[in-house]
Amino acid sequence: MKLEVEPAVAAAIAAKRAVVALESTVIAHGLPRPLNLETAIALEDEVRAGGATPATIAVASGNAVVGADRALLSRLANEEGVVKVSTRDVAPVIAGGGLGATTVAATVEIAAQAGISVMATGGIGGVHRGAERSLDESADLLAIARHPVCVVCAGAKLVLDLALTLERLETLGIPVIGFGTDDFPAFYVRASGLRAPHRADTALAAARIVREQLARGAGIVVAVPIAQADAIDRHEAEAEVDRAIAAAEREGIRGAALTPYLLGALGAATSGKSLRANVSLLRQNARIATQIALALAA
Ligand code: PSU
Ligand code: MN
Repeated sequence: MKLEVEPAVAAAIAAKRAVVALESTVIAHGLPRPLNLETAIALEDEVRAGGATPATIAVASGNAVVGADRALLSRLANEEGVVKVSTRDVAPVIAGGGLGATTVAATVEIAAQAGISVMATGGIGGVHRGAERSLDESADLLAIARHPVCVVCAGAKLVLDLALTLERLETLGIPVIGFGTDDFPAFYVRASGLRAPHRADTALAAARIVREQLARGAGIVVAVPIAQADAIDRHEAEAEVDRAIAAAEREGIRGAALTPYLLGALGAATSGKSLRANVSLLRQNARIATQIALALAA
């Protein structure tokens, strides 16, 4: 895999300064235009404001790109047919020379190759409801187990089976650290009602655990609850999720298309409230990821 590393990112990595990787599926497939490009830029600005170097990761023109420039961010946000690149898609899309937005799975793989230890996202993928029949489990989980990268997220999406997701994280040996909470956060919702297995109350405390885990050659999840002011009530969200899943089943939406479909349906159902929540948690995760990256680099 050929890495095309942006000069500012390469300089920061070489100098062992803090770098935060950002995924690009959320830009291409997770948020509507023009909010997607605005948010991609806002996330990079959050990282810079916190004192680290952002590196948005994608696949373009036969390379794994580490640090997309403004032109590439704009293409990811606006072009039709940008491929959603998970682990299985990295080699084919690089070989084909196409444009791809990386999921958490592909982002941690590329970040690890580049020597970046921390990434931020909205929510990780996980085990879907009904997985006992569909076997639909995001490649994010196995990728985090395999690559020594700290993934800062707001937990996993409520559209998933969060109890099964925590079971798989346990099996794969991935520590899940509740950031300032004992409860596993559920994306737009502050608390899933399921216990997070570990807890850290500061970026410094989280970084101590992260350092140990990365030294084992494997990844870790730091789960940050969405800010109270932007959170959606659990019962309200649950009802919408049930409706969205039923609609997906009726329309035969499966596989890689399912996550973007469910998030889109939730956005429509909550008349933008879930979009505001999504941007809020993405920004917060970028900030916490920056603090952890700074603590690791110190
Ligand atoms: N969170 C969002 N929007 C997204 C995703 C997460 O708010 O688009 C993406 C992430 O890139 C995550 C992916 O890695 O969904 C998981 O997709 P799948 O379940 O198909 O593995
Ligand atoms: Mn899937």
